[in-house]
Amino acid sequence: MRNLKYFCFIFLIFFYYPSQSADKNLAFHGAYTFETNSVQKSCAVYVSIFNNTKNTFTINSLNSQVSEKAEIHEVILDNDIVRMNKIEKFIVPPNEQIYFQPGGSHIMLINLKKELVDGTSFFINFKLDNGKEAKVKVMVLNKKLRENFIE
Ligand SMILES: [Cu+2]
Repeated sequence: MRNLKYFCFIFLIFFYYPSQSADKNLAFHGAYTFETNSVQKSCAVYVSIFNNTKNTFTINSLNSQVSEKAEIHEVILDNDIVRMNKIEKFIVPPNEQIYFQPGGSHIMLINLKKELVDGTSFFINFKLDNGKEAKVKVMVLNKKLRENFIE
């Protein structure tokens, strides 16, 4: 059943996209995070952002229902140490596709208000510089899906 859920998730990402790309808009696809435990205070959320317009969008701020703070982070290598940097204003250039993935840029939810449970969902609001807001649904996935090893 869990494999089926994962398959559906992949299916949505790859097969839902073409029909959406025709739209002239800024689209957020396949947002997900992994379930947390009771002592975990933060987590990373991944999403794909497609700018199907000729305009530049800037994400000024974001917030979530499940955490006190939400930030966009990039991962940088600083003297062989991996660090996370907060991006204050995240720019989405025209006709650009941006993929937040494990190991790279992500949304950080800080001071989680509750445990995130496999199979549930919540919303993140992205506030844009044009005054608009994107309400994006985030799926919580089983932590076993974090790494799929090939033996
Ligand atoms: Cu981070």
